[in-house]
Amino acid sequence: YDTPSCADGRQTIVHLFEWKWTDIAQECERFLADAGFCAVQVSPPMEHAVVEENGYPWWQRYQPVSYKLESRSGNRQQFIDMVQRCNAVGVRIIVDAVVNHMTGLGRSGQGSGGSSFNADNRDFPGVPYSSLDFTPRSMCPSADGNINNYNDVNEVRNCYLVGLTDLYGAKDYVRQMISGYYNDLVEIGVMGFRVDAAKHMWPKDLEAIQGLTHDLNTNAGFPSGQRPFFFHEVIDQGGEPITVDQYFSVGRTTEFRFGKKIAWGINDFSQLANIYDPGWGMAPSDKALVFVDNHDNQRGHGGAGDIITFKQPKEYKMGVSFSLAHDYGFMRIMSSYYFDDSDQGPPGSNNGGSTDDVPINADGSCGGGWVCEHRWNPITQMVKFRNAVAGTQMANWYQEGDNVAFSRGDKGFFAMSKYGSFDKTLQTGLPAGQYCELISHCANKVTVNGDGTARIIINNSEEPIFAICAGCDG
Ligand code: AAO
Repeated sequence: YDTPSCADGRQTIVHLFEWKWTDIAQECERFLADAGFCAVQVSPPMEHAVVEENGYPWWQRYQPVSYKLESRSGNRQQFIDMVQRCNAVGVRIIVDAVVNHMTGLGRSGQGSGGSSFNADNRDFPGVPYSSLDFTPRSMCPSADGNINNYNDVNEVRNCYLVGLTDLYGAKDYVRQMISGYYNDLVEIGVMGFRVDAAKHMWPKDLEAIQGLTHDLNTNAGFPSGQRPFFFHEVIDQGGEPITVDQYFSVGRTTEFRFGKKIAWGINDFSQLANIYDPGWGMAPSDKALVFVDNHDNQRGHGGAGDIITFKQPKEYKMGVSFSLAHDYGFMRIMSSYYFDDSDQGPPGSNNGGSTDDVPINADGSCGGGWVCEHRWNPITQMVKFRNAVAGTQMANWYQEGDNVAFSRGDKGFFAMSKYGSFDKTLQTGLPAGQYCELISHCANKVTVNGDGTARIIINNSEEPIFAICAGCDG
């Protein structure tokens, strides 16, 4: 479950948070394929609650009403069209799967696809689920039925996460409904799943659900016998009894400590060494899904604190570039929209709860309130670097004050200088020759000498990043 079936050995996924299916299809064709992205993580595609009283927030999409593919991002036909068009250009789709729970208590009415529901009665006819399909109250040890104490494993996995009606994953029927949802998506041609709130599910239930899930669809271009890619959202920053290793048998886990360490390291470059800290319980590289920030912690939800986001563009470019140059984990890039308030939905949502298109400016940046970090020059260029150096290890580590550099085997060399002025001859590990510097799109040409050394010059205060790789032409 932990090997993504990327086309052509591609190495990076991008979360196009709250984008519509029609825009994602276009982005695959006009940008992501050429830029070398493996896949897009899409917002939850199932029918969700419509929370008008909070101005149609982004988080309404984490309250499932049914598994019909009818969401704010588009309908079933649009979803299928997106998957087919992205697959056709070698870009895969990863679904954000919200299967731990249904909507919050107190909610009722109609979902985004028109299905009726009543959470207090545990009635979701669009699936259908009834009161028999939710975790029995007697199994939850907390006084109010919610999760208050993260030190009690039974409470975290059997009680309600912020009042969200908790599905009983031990039940065969529930497992069948969830795997039925997965199989529908696999048949359509998706490559994998981010399992939302996996920390709140028992690993043995996840194992059973995944066991019922089909191999990837060969008609969508996947090799036969290939299992879907699964990564589990488990917030483990040490200090709680639920740890990432409990999920290694069912796939990869989100590694929240990585983003924290990147933020610390960008603040103080001496902390950029040993980003992977096994002593802190971090997942080994082949089990880790890594990211600098995510849709929660960029706005103060789940596990926030000590992270950098698009709101500090220069630091963010450095943090993401360093992460892409590094050899640890499988990497996800965040692609956001601008917001002032942490509930705020995507551009257009204040206008009746729909979503605006993503307009592309003449210079390739996005307009209309969309940030599109994945189109920021150093980030796009470093995605190419990561593809080019895949499979190599870090070597020739150099760090002195506010400057850092390292090589990736004999395939690539990366350097970064906090204040954008650096001039030093370093060992690059590369074969002798002329190389194109990637961030400058080959405006800077670099000569690697016969002994592998090269004079590394950085002279750019906004994008103080340097990268060369074998076979990279800018
Ligand atoms: C909304 C409303 C609620 C309402 C509810 C039901 O906001 O007021 O009660 O509806 O009607 C998202 C939003 C929620 C929203 C929900 C449903 O974030 O605000 O609730 O949709 O619409 C925990 C979980 C983790 C979860 C995270 C938010 O473990 O799985 O909370 N993330 C996912 C999604 C997220 C989504 C859901 C789950 C639900 O990514 O977008 O919620 O589908 C500790 C624990 C963590 C815990 C956090 C936050 O973290 O360890 O497990 O995450 O607390 O409660 C330090 C520590 C760190 C600690 C952190 C606390 O950093 O090191 O361990 O502090 O911030």
